[in-house]
Amino acid sequence: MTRADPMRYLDAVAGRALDRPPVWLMRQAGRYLPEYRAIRSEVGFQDAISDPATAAELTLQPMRRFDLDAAIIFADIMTPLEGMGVSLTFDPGPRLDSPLRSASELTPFDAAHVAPTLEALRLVRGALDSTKAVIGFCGAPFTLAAYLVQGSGSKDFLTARAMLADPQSGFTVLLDTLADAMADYLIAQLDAGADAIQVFDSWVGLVSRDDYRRVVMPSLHRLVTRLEGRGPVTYFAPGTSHLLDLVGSLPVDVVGVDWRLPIVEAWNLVCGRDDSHVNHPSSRRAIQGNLDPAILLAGPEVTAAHVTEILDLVDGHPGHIFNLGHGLTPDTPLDSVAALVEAVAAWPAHAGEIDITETAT
Ligand code: 1CP
Repeated sequence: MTRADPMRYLDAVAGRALDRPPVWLMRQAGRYLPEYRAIRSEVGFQDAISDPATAAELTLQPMRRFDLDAAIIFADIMTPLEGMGVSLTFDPGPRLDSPLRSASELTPFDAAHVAPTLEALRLVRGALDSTKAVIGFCGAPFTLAAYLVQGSGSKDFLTARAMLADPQSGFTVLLDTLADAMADYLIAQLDAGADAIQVFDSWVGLVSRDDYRRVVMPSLHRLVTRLEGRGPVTYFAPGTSHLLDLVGSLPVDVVGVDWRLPIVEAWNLVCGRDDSHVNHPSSRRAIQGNLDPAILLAGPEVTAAHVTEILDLVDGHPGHIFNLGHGLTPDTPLDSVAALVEAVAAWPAHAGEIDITETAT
């Protein structure tokens, strides 16, 4: 594909030098936006996802308000499972009519069931100019399985962890079934116009290193190897400071990290270096993150200062995608989001002494 203007997001994924990193925000569409709440006061969450025009509109709302470099398609990690025999509602998180007991209760993935999301992707790709990336996504096998067997959100997902510990539980088969279905789903999203993919493993931080290596990683390999050569993949797994070196061995292009470690330390762990105090991250893998979404609740000035702190740490090193360490919360002030995006755009103007001429070419 030839492009008149470079796509900042894909350039960062490829490790190209840039004057500033691309910025987008997990949950950039959602309840903190008055225009989102206006639509949701008239349309249910699942109905909004099932209507391509509405899903596209909700995807584009934050792009109009802020100068973001990527849009993420409006859907939920549970959306493709609704076509696989899983009956659920949202209040606001997913709630199954009855928890899943075994992979055999799932019907095969069928792209026809996610046709509205694929059509919304086509609409969004057509509406945005070529400098903006469109991100498709799915839930990772463990995180999806955790919701399926628990039946709803949970802070500890004990049912999934009990099954994980029991070789007779069929959990591995469930993970593999989900990996195969999500690979099909992601390929369909790339074919519909997504420029890149993010895999959300929101709850895998609950898992021990041993279980992650033994049970979870094979299913992730199974999923991401199907995408090789089709489009860049980000793996986002918050709460995994104890797993980052293992995460770094996955064949993905970008690793999304939370705020618990300084970004350079997390980056070095992902890249298999133990000299984590060294101020220059290895460039073997792009990194996405890592502002604590709670900081935005402290207001625009505090937000801008923390954004600049992260950018100063990374110091213009190629391969950084600016994002939060987890999603925006519904009570986030709009001013803080604006300040975040502006602080990324302003860097490094504020830091006069930092010379980026080498990386800006
Ligand atoms: O309007 C409403 O009340 C619905 C709130 C909401 C929204 C806006 C839910 C229910 N999902 C979404 C959209 C969504 N979910 C997006 C696209 C929008 C965007 O990011 O801009 C994405 C990528 C997701 C992914 C998602 N859903 C994850 C992974 C990311 C994460 O936050 O860790 C998870 C864990 C879910 C489950 C889910 N769906 C909804 C909620 C509130 C939750 C989490 C809470 C729970 O477990 O109960």
